[in-house]
Amino acid sequence: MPIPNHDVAAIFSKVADLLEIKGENPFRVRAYREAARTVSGLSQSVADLLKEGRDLTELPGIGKDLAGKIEEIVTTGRLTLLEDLTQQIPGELTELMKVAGLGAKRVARMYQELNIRSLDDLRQAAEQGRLAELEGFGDKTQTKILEEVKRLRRDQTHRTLLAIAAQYAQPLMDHLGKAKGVKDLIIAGSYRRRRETVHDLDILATCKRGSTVMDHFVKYDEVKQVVSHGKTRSTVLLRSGFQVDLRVVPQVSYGAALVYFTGSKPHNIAIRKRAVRKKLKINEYGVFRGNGRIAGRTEEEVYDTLGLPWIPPDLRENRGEVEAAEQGTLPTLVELGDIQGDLHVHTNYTDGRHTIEQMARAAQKRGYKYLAIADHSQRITVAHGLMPKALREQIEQIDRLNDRLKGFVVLKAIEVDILADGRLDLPDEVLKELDLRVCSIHSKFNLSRTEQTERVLRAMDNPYFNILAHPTGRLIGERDAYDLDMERIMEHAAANGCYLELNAHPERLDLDDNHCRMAKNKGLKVVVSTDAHRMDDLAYMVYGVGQARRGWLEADDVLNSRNLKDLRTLLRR
Ligand code: DGT
Ligand code: CA
Ligand code: CA
Ligand code: ZN
Repeated sequence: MPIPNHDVAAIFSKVADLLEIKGENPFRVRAYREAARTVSGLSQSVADLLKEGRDLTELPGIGKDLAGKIEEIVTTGRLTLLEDLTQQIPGELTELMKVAGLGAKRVARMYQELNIRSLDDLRQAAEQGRLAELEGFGDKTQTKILEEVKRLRRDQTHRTLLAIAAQYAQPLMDHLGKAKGVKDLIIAGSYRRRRETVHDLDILATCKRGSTVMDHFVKYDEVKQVVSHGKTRSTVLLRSGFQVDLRVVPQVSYGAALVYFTGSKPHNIAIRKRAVRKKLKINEYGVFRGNGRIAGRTEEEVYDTLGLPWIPPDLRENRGEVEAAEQGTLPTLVELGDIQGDLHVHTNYTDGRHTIEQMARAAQKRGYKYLAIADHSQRITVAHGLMPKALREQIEQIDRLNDRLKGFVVLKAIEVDILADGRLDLPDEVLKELDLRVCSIHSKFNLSRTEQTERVLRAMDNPYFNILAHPTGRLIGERDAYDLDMERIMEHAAANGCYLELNAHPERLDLDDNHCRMAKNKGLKVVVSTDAHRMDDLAYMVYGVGQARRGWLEADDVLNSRNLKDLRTLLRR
């Protein structure tokens, strides 16, 4: 395959960036940038031009030197100059130039003064407050850069967090609901299966004759571009670039279409095979025997003709749900209403926004029976971690508050750091005054698998260890999990009366669905907590429960579905 112009241009852009970061002659930098622009704007590939024996110096801005470089790239696929440059400074530095607000000068200084080489380094420096200390940066710039880095990482995956998709979906569904003649209206696809990220929304509707729903859809305020507009199917892009499909289906096919467009694809394939074995045909219009439709109106009807009970969308990933349905062993999945309390929230004692009492009242309003205040321990200075003295003060305040609260208990807890050697960040005599301890890793993310695993196992050997918070440390689309032997950790936790958290923050959802299932199989209960830093964040519970359901968890598998008395018993080690 001849090298595409786009790739040649990318090499020149990279050279320009690196030269600029090195502080080389601006004319030389500009020459490479222009060459990149020229090459990417050509209608014919430079490889073809060379093959035809054309003289590249006839192209605007391409002199003898650059023509030679193009030839080198086309014939070898590489450029010696670029390789020399990346010997001198890290090639990833050019990634940093994509961050809005960062030019070559700033990138060079960040590299020289803070040794920032990659987006991950940049993110860490910003999170730890080191960036703001650079001359000319400041807190505001630091916050902006951090947001930009997160956005970049997410864009690279072309997927949208479920919680963000929900922000697009809800007003859109309200809008569609107001169209004339709409009957059913539902979001299918990965959104309905509650995947942690979605690529697009797949909306299904049924409606009466003469309905305006399609026109209503393409005229929605937030629509930037109408990709296609038909009678039964349209696709639009919202202002943010997020894609939404709407399909209008006949009432008799609604259930079949809902099964089909909910997916997942592997689940659809599995049930289609099953249909074939029963000499049936299944598609988005219905289930057919010969030419006769025998089901299609509801999902229940469709599964029933396949000899199966209705399968919750959260399970439809072809991970054993069809077999379980057949054998009558589908789990009774945990529901939001099963949750009795939240065991990991922050207050204005550290980096949270609201007071203990505000958080407690908000939790009680959600129907909870208890709430554990788990502010950061001393080591986390950026979050104003609590020193033993401040913690004692907080404990007294909780005692006084509990005297006033009825039918609700605030539990005294802490989010204590697990130090690199596996010790906890507070002495035992302080830890023992608390009702429970949430333990987490906030530093030294890149230890080897063995070291990181040992670190957590040693921490669990401390008798005051209760819950491992956000166990893998991943941030969806932004930061990978640290390297841990999760099997060993779960086995150790189960053997020692410890628990693992499913952090419900939409950017974390950590444990993920597969890990939830692994925990269940090892008889280890999971704690679904929000890590709320504000009252509103308590609402993240719905995302945690969604992930737990995808991991096949039942109420019994979730520690905080227990009443306070049972919770206390289960926390005892
Ligand atoms: P996404 O959008 O990547 O987050 O994931 P989905 O699952 O929403 O995928 P999408 O939007 O491409 O398609 C929606 C559903 O339509 C999918 O879950 C299953 C069904 N579907 C799409 N293409 C096929 C296909 O080629 N075969 C079968 N059996 N089903 C399909
Ligand atoms: Ca989709
Ligand atoms: Ca789709
Ligand atoms: Zn926390």
